[in-house]
Amino acid sequence: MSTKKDKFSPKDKEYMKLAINLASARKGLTGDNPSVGCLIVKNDKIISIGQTGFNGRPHAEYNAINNSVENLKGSKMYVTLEPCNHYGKTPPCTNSIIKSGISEIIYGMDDIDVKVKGKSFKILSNKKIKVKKGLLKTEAKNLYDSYIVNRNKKLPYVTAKIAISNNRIIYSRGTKRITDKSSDRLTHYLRYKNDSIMISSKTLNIDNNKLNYRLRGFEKFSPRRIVLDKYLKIKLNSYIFKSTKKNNTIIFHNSFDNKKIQILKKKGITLIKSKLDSKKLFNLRIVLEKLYTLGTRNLLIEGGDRITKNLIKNRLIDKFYLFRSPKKIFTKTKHQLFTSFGILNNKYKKKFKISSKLVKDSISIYKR
Ligand code: AOF
Ligand code: ZN
Repeated sequence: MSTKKDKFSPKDKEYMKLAINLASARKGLTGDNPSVGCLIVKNDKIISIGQTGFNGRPHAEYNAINNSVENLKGSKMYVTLEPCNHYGKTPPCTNSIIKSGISEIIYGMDDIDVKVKGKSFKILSNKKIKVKKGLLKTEAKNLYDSYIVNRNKKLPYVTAKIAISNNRIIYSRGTKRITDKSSDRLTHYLRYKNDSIMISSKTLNIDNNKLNYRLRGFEKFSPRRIVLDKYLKIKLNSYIFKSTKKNNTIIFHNSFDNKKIQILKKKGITLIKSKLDSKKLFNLRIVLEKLYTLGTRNLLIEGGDRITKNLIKNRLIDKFYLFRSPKKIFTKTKHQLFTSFGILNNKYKKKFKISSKLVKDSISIYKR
């Protein structure tokens, strides 16, 4: 007799884990569409796989069905998200599944898109396809953390990172780097996984960051650059101007300096004037809402202390990477402390630590 507990076999779990890995690998690279992973199994062999295409299309199920050289009759599909059943930019995956002859399907969680949500179970069951859902649901929910924020809040999923010394210094004049070079690799990975990156002009003027993704062959995954620059103080010889392309650089400002506005426009920068509050700070929720309408779905903040604090206080950061060097920096020169350590520990429930023997730095991840 089947009980709720044994609805899924250990093999089912293994296959679904693989589907989740396929989806995770492309997470952040599928535009406004969630990244889905899909596996087709027949006679206990994986006969095809599929991922959501870059920028969101084609869908994973379509790719898996299309990629298969074997007849799919009697096969079983594992997919991380409920297959779509609507006509969007692409036709319903449920149609391709029905046509393919697949006889059983297991998916991780219902789609949250109201056009799709929960309907596929019936559509597929009505066609005599055996359907089960909810396998590795927690993992699936974790995979779709950003998709859930995007759709439910109409905001980008915000990841922030900051690097501090053992005595919590973010910046000290004359000190080039605080954390290890290996920590930079993780920063690059974060740039790859986020479609946009935000920084203050203050940080940019100090560090002159390149803000790109530098692994060869992957340059096209460099994020769009967003600069918060109230009074347009950005230096005109900043490195980012060398790689300005259509729609890849946005400056939020509140300046009346028409001369500088014209110069920046000529460089191809998108300028957005945004109000300041009584404390002369941007309303960052408004900034994020605007970015969402401009297509940003995953935003990385490589900000300084002030922006970070403002965002944490306003509960706008979903995930936070704190890189911590074992080095203490003793300095009499100009420096900046990280002042959000306390609120960070108070406001975030979950905390994970990544540690590696290769790197001396420790990395803590805070998540809502
Ligand atoms: C799937 N498989 O791989 C993805 C799905 O405009 P469309 O046709 O691309 O449809 C977009 C919707 O499809 C999107 O809002 C989400 O609900 C779902 N995404 N569905 O079956 C996939 N990425
Ligand atoms: Zn689909």
